[in-house]
Amino acid sequence: MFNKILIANRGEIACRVIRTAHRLGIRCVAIYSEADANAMHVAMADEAVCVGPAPSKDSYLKMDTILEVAKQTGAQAIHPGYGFLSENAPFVQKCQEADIVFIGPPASAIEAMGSKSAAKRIMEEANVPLVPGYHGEDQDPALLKRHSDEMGYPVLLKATAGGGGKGMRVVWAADEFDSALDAAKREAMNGFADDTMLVEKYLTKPRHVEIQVFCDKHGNSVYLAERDCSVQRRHQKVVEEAPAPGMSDELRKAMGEAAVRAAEAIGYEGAGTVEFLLDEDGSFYFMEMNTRLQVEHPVTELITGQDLVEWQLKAASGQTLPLSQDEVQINGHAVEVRIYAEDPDNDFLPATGKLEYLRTPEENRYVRVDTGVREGDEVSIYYDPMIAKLIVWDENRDRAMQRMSQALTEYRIAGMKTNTHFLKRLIDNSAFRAAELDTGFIEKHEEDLFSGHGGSHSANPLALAALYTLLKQGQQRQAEAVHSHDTTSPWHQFNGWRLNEEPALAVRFKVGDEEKSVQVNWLNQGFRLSVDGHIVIADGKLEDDVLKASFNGHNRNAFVAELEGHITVFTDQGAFECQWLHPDLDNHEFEEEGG
Ligand code: MV4
Repeated sequence: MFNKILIANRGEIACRVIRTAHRLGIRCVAIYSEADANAMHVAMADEAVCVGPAPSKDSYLKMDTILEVAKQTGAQAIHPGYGFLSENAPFVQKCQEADIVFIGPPASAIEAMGSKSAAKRIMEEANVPLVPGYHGEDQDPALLKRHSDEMGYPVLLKATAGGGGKGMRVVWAADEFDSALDAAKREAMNGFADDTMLVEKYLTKPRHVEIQVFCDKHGNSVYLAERDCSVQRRHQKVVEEAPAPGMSDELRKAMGEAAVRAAEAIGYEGAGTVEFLLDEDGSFYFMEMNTRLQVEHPVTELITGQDLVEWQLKAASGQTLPLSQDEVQINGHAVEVRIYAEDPDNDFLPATGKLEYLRTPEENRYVRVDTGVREGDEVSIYYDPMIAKLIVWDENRDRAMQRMSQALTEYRIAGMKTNTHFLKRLIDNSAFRAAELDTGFIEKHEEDLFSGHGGSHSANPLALAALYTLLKQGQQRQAEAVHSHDTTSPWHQFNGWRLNEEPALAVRFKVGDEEKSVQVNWLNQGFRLSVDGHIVIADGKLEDDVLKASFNGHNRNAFVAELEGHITVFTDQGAFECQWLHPDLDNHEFEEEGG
């Protein structure tokens, strides 16, 4: 086993690899860009070396610099994580030339999977099922049309140089074929400088089911069950779960053995994933093979009880696989969501900013948080804006989803837009809970997933925000009564009492671009609030960031983060942001008081 490894990555996966390496007594060298000097993975490592400025091309992709750091620090192996250099065959070659172990597959295996059509030819020979179609070198349009007519429509035109959904075009009828082929070839030439096409039978409601495979250097290969990653948005995975709902033991075995044949056909070593399209009739077809550890590997870890990074380290150091196929067991159900700094209401535009306030669900045997950021960290514009992966396990799917829904409520971030509310709506969606999964899920349920804040006035987060300011002011005034007469605090200026009048006040907020006002009357116990035209009797108490509220006698708990008047209210409906505007008090009062 290695004594020291270099992690050529950042963020959550770098932290995750370091955690396992440290558990195995392996020292870790981190690399970082100038933008990541204070990053979590740097703090966790035993050593850390800056490899260049923020842009990935000048830092995390600088192969020679990274190899130089590995040599200088005496790292025996490099873990690439995912992304960056993880599927870069020339980098694997350079590691070999430098006599440094690349923790992953041989360069030849990465190259073999690099081209769609080459990969399909290899799979065909390995008796791995392919979608019916044509992926030959002869690109005569008449030939392509003939194959399409024979298959029957709809068919799918795919650029062999494409990937991740790019360069695909569905042809619904024969009379559209010629124009569609011309357009697809033009797009492929523009996009990939290669207009070679393959054509396949188009599956209208497929699921994306992928098999985790592992191979050691001694010819052993196993599959570690499957993951269902059908819920995607623009070919980005949103939710991943294991096992795939409704998967039979027979189908699992058939797909697993096909995946192992695929891995063995390319002399694979290490962790790999074979992606399949699973049709409604139970047929499955090879899509592509990923020659790296996937983002979603934790759901496989939770149902098999295996640490896949430990397997990678053992396999790369020449050990045999920890389990034989018969020893692989699966138990329970796991689901993962990716917490992103992005704005679902603004076409998921990446958000940046500082994690002013960050509270995560408590981790235990059911809940795991793989993250690379801490409260106060900046989410950088230079890299993928993923904040964390939230992974949950339970005895069955229903319990796992219920626990995920609750965990999402407890994942509280203020200071930037996140997708937690969108994720919760997805996890709570009835069709999702019924496992009605296919790759068109998000489009099909767009209305439910993207609608705005629901809820009655008493659940109205503005009422919670107003109650928070009133309780906070009460606490502040109590503190001032006891301590100094500091009148500089914004809370001191906030006083609802006027002589000879029924006590009343308007608390004003800015919500988005809109100003909103909450009328407040003090009562002997609590307040009467007028929120968006609704009257509600409110009371409660504030303990740190926990607001225990009562509206019209209904108790509601919320969490509130406040920073210089910027308030974020967290409820099970998501995070609500507003800015508290100082109360409309006549300034002369201060002048009189102030003299
Ligand atoms: C398909 C398909 C339907 N029929 N091939 C999308 C990107 C690449 N992974 C392959 N993809 C698809 N290939 C045939 N013959 C539907 C998709 C597809 C898809 C596949 C997996 C996960 C999400 C997807 C989203 C849209 C389309």
